[in-house]
Amino acid sequence: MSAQEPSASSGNHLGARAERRWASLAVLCMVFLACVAAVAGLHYLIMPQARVETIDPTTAPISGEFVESNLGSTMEPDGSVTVRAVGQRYSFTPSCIVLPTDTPVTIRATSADVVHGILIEGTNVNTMLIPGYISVITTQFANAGERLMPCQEFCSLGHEGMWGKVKVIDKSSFLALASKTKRVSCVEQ
Ligand SMILES: [Cu+2]
Repeated sequence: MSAQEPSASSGNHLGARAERRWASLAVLCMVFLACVAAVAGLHYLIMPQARVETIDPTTAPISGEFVESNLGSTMEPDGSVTVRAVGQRYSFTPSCIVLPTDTPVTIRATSADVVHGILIEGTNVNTMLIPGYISVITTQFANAGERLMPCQEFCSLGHEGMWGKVKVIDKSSFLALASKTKRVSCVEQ
């Protein structure tokens, strides 16, 4: 009897050790999962919203899709409208965008310097413009009228003066303008 006591207590001891080992394994698993969640979260946090297309920000304003002559609203063969715009300290080019009512609109925009934002009041358009990336967002306007388009991302001292506007006009008037020129701008208005 007395000889069995030590072996029973050493069995308890072993059991306690195994339990501690499993407990630390469980804690390790939790720490690992927390790290995975943190890394994944940070990764998505630092990536821009629309990160499907990239562009060289140093050449964006002078060559390729975002040269000045290619900016503004243009009618696509499928009947939709594409707007190209560039944000830079402290303005948008073009600063006034003309768009038709009842037409699918795709906005393609980028930044030439620092992070800006583009927001069109009363619409779903609200996205960051990040140098090196093309932000793409689609929208549609039911009513004609003017809408403000501020930069919604603090881009330094002139930020509060960085405003553009969107002139939504009747679809038929827009089509008339688009038949005369490839890029519709506020100047022809
Ligand atoms: Cu800005």
